[in-house]
Amino acid sequence: MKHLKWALAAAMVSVFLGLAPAANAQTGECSDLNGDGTVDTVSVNGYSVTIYSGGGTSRTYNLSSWSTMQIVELDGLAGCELLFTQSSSLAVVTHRTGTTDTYSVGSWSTMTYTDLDGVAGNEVYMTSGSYINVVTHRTKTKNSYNVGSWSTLSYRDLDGYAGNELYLTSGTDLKVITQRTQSLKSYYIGSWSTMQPIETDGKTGEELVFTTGATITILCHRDAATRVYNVSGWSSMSYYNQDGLPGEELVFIMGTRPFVVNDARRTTYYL
Ligand SMILES: [Ca+2]
Ligand SMILES: [Ca+2]
Ligand SMILES: [Ca+2]
Ligand SMILES: [Ca+2]
Repeated sequence: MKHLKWALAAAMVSVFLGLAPAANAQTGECSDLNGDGTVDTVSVNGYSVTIYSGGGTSRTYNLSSWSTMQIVELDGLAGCELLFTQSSSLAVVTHRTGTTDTYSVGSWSTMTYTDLDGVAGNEVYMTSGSYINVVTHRTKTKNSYNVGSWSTLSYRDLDGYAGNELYLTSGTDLKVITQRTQSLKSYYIGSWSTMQPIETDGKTGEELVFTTGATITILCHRDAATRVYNVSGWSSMSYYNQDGLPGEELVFIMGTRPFVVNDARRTTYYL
């Protein structure tokens, strides 16, 4: 691990000296690249990357120009992969098999990875205008979702099945990408002022809670439903487990009295 970190540190120093590629170690855990359980060393030379393993063996991968390199578990099999961003593509070196795969993603603006399908290995998602492209290196596939104009994008487990869902705001709509089922679902929320993920219904998967003036809208993607509660006149909102049963309650100050939205029991009451 130490050798790997040193090699990456050296690569980062070269960035400060004016070379283009930048290498970043994502976690200290990803130090084995060929899956044999021992530490490998990565050395960057221009756009070429050489991986040194034990016993004097090495292998060099010659990539076309790239801008960032990260070490990430992408296929769920032993040994981490090298993930490279390029101007309109993503390249993955699977050192275990000695292969390089390239995924065309068009011109893109952000790149993130997390487990999106509940199967071992991270999926990579990239934003590209009104498209979100998801690369599943395990199956060597890419899915493109046309989400239209959007403003915020994040991920959480929203349905209780393993893997995170992507969710994004789009005007008065909230859209959810469930990569596990390769589906895009849109929910009408209306105009809202704040949004936060809270587990309110006592079932696995987080709900999205929107303040919408005199009402609260709770989006439960697991149920593919929105629930609206009247909280006219509220002045502050907090949430905690008020009734001791699964799920957080939303607690508002209504005048001088605490008012509870108990989404798990689908009811509201004053304390
Ligand atoms: Ca792997
Ligand atoms: Ca996965
Ligand atoms: Ca999920
Ligand atoms: Ca829930």
